[in-house]
This record gives sequence, structure tokens and C-alpha cells, in this order.
Amino acid sequence: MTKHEDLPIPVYSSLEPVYGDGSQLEEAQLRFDNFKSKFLDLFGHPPDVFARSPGRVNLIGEHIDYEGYSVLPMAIRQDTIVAIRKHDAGDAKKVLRIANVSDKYNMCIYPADFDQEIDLKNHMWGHYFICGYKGYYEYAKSKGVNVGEPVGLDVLVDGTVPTGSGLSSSAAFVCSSTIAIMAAADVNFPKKDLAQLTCECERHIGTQSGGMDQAISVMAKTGFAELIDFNPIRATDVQLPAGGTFVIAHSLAESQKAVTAATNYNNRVVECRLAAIVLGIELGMEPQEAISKVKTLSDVEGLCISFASKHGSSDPVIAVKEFLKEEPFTTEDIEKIIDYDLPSVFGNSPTSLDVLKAAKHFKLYQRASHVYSEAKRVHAFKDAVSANLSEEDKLKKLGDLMNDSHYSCSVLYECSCPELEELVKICRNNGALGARLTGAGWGGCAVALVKEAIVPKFILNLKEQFFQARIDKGVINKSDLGLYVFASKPSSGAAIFKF
Ligand code: NG1
Ligand code: MG
Repeated sequence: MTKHEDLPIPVYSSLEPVYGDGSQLEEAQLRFDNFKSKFLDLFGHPPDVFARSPGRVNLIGEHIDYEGYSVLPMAIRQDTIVAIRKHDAGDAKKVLRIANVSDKYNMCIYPADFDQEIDLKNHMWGHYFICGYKGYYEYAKSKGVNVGEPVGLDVLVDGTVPTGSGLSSSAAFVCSSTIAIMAAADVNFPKKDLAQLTCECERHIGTQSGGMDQAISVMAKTGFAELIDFNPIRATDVQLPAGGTFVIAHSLAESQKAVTAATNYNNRVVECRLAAIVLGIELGMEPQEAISKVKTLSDVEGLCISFASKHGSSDPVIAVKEFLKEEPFTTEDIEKIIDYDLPSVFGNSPTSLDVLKAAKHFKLYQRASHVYSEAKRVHAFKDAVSANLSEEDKLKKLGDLMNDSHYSCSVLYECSCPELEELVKICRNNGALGARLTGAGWGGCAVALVKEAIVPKFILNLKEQFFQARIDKGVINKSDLGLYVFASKPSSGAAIFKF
């Protein structure tokens, strides 16, 4: 049997396979009808093809995908849809016109040039489309596809994943863009290749992302969360216990990851790399070898475990305790150990050099402890789901792991914020079995595991105890509440529509 990840992106001629039936389908029908007429109004032609890709909620496994460790997300129903039309090769207008159904986003215009530079100092929403555009053509050329000369494109975008919320609006946008560009070229690659390709695409925006968001957006299946492994990318279905529901709630602090990368996201990627190099050296590698070979904490896990096993354990956190001091490392501390100056370790990565410029010190002990312990929690979560336990005990175990994950993110990885702390506490006070920040953090959403039977009451209490004060202050409108707090079932992955 062909494996799920080896299949191409499904192509549908109707909306049912993705949006189901009933009111959701009616809503989707209306959305697509408006979308098509808006396209026609703007560009004077109907689109050739549509693509959609969903956002996701990460249930457990935060900030470890870029360290090579497995994560456990599920797709949500909110998604990005992209409609696209290719101009004829003879057309004079060789530009990419990228419009959005929301007035918040002005039309962006780029040259039709496969190798164009993305102006990172000047962040524009259309850049995410260009990430897909550049990445797709690089990849297609490497696969021997005859891509011809660049032609103009008309593109319309509609996203329902809230931005800056930790629900991966960015990956939904990059994946749907890349898949629309591919579909317009009449090509279809296997899902696992697209997952890898779109992960690389999104790095053009300047964040040194792991591949979780794109992998789940491309490979999700209705009804399942997925355990995502990397190198190579693989997805294993995880059937969640029926009696529990995941409720997603927005802290209303927006995290602008592309803008704060040097002090937040990319800073942690650099700290993890430095922690891995220092551990490698402490555990016997030559500095030169460690610098050239060690990219992630998973690269030195083997060394850490052999050390820990001398103490009768297989926990790499033991090696971290032994070899990394708890006080933050200064640049000089690290340079003394690695016998090299720091910028030369990251010489070819401008985004890492930005991190070094902005950093006062490096918390290697805390970051490595988080990564190794979080990686274990992901497997404990997966094991608990399939363990021979009562449903009650299963849910309790999953909740405990989520709480431990949040603690580690908050205290060791320092990617929470006051609003998320308040929200997580309110979730737990109202009967959540577990609650944690989800996604990169520094704002965005929390996810709570709640017993099915109390979901309506739970959401009501969150509205009263967290959101009402924000409505009173005018931060959000009461009529939009459903966008900020909702229960979510595992939804389906990316698709192409040809009507
Ligand atoms: P968000 O901020 O939710 O898009 C980011 C990364 C993930 C992962 C998580 C933290 C991107 C596109 N995504 O997710 O790869 O590292 O943070 O677990 O940067
Ligand atoms: Mg994102």
C-alpha cells in the first residue's frame, strides 16, 4: 500500500471532501462563491485553480522540531485559500499581483522573477507568497521540471487562521501558496516532498523554523492528530481519546515572529546550537569537529545518553546538569570552550549574526533542559494515548504532560508572556485537565484539554473570566468572540480544487 506521505495532494471538484456537510459546507460554499466573484472583479478573469491548507494546534512538543525531535500537532478547520491564474507566456505584464479579500491587506506587486530577493527589512504580507514562489521554482528545477520563462500571476488570498496566534497562519499561507503555484503549473508532488519544500520556503522570511507547521498542514487527516518525525519527514496517525476535547483560546497578545526573530525565535535556535556544540566538546569531541558537525541538540543526544547511562539513566538532562552551568553563558565563556570566535561559527547565516548582535548572554542550560525533556514528553503523550489505561487515567496523564510542557516553556524556554500565564491559569481553574501555550509563544494561543461534557460551560467561564474585561476595554468585539475561543476537532490537510 502506498504510504499516506507518498501520495500527491488530493484534487477535488467539490468542497464536500474537505468541508464536510451541513452548515460548515454551506458556509464554505458561500465563502468560495464570494471569493470567485472578487477574483473576477479584481482581475477580469476567473482563476485557473484553488488550493487550501489549514492552520494547526500543537498539542505537545514545543520548540523542538528545529532540534530534530518529533512533535504532535493536529490540523484545525481554519485555513488559507488561494486562487490563482497564470498569464499566457506572450503577455507583456510580467508581474505577480497578490490581493487579499480583507481590506487590512493592500495588493502587493512583485516582479515575475524566480530568483528575486525578499526584502526582509521591509516586511509585507505578500512576502509569504513569494516564499512559496521562490521555493517552488527552485525545487521544481532541481527535479528536472521544465518551468519555462516566468509569467505574470494573478492571486487572491483569504485566510481564516488568526495571525500571530501560534496557530500557524504563516504555514497555512505558505503551503496554500506553494500548492496553488504547483497546481497552476499542472504538477503534483508527493506530500512528504511538499512538507519538506514548504518548510524550506518559509525560511526565506527569515525565521529558522523547524518543519512542524508545514508538515501537519500538508499531511493532516480528518479525525487524527499526527506524530511528526523529521529527517526524513513522516507522519503517524494518533487517535485521541474520545472523551476529551481540545479548546483553543487566544491570549490576545499578538506575536510578530517575523519582526522579533532576533531576540525570540532565532535567538532560541542559536542558543540550542551553542548548547549542542558545548555539550559535544565537554563529552569528548574536538572543538573543530563539533563546530562543523553539530547542528542540533539531537546530534549530541547519543553522547549525552552514554554519559547518563554511567549513572544508571538514559536521560540526556543528566549530562546537561553536569556539563552546562545554570548561570547564563557570556560570549567570552563560550569562546573559551570552543576556542573560536562566535560570529565565525555562524558566518554564513545573517539571521544568526543578528541574534549574536542582539544577545546579552546565552542560557544554554535552560534551553537544552527544555528541549531534551520536551522531546521525552512527546513520546510519553503518544504512549499514553495507546496505553491500556481507563479513559479517565489516560486523559489525566495527557493533561499532566501538557502542564509539564507549559512549565518548561515558561520557566526554561521563556517563551510565554503575562497574558498567556493568566489564560493558562484560568483554564486550569475551570477544570482543564491540562493547559499550555501552543506554537512559538510570546503571545498567541493556549490549548486546553477539557472533558467533552464540560466544554460549553468551560468556554462560557473563559469568556467571563478572561475575555469580558478585554471586550469592555475595546480590545475585541463581543461579536468576534467565536474567533478567539473555540473547541477544535482534528481536520484535514491541504487540497487542490478544480471546479
Ligand atoms: P508558529 O509560531 O506557531 O508559527 C513556530 C515554528 C514551528 C515551531 C514552533 C514552536 C514557524 C513557521 N513555525 O510556530 O516550526 O518551531 O514555533 O514549537 O516558524
Ligand atoms: Mg508561523
